[in-house]
Amino acid sequence: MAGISFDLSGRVAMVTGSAAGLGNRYAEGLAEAGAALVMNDIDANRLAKAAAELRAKGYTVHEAAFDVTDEAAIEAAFAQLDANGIEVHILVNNAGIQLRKPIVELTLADWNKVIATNLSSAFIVAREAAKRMIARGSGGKIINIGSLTSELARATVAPYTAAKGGIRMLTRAMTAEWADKGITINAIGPGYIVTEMNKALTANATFDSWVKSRTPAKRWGTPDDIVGTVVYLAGPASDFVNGQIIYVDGGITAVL
Ligand code: NAP
Ligand code: GCO
Repeated sequence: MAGISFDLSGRVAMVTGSAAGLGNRYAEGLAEAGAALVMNDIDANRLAKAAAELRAKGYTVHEAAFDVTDEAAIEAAFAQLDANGIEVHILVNNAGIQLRKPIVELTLADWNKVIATNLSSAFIVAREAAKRMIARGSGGKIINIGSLTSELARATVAPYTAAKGGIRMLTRAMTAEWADKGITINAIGPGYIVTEMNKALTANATFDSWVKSRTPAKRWGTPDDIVGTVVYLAGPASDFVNGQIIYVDGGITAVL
């Protein structure tokens, strides 16, 4: 039987929000598997530093600094990649923010910022990537980052939860339109992971204890727990997986 390949040599992977956190680990994992990178973040200086760190490890890294909520900036970034002859074969829609506030205290601006960053961005960036994948006729891989909140809700994170639930269904909608073009579109739902986004939670003894008791694995996850699923969904081993969300969450969405 031919060996199952996880090799991404010759592929180019764009990861949004990859100057830090989970996105940075995803970028390194994809590079470790052989992909060249297009790293994105909103902060150009932070992105340059993160890109330099991965180049120092011998990886090929292009930088594309843009705000994933800015359609014109996204279109300009892809036009620049076109001009530079850089094709995006793998897209990880990772960039996202959290905002913790009871619904009755939320402003529409609060709501719109989270929805724009965590959901609308995935539509815009994937639209630009998919246009090119379809025109090339050689398929592609799109990985949308959801959350355990694509499945379960908790108080004070309503816009985030709505956005991540949208990610789950947008993944299916993209599949409905693009799977016959050789593009696989899947989502990943990480559980509670130790990153900058959650520093307020890990520092809260009560919440920390709750996560460790509520999660069947009895621990927080780390970026290393998620990166293997990203590499799997970015490569040929997942060519018949489409429209799915894979929860990498220590079992929290599986057990009461
Ligand atoms: P993080 O540590 O805050 O990193 C997010 C990255 O995205 C940062 O580098 C941030 O840049 C960047 N970013 C934010 N807004 C952006 C924008 N408008 N345009 C471009 N880049 C932007 O968060 P994380 O924990 O790694 O989360 C990454 C993704 O995983 C998010 O979609 C999150 O919802 C999801 N997720 C996280 C967890 C978890 O437990 N941590 C679990 C499930 C899902 P700046 O810092 O410079 O703003
Ligand atoms: C929160 C956390 C969660 C996690 C993650 C879980 O406030 O509950 O930020 O939203 O970050 O999304 O999958």
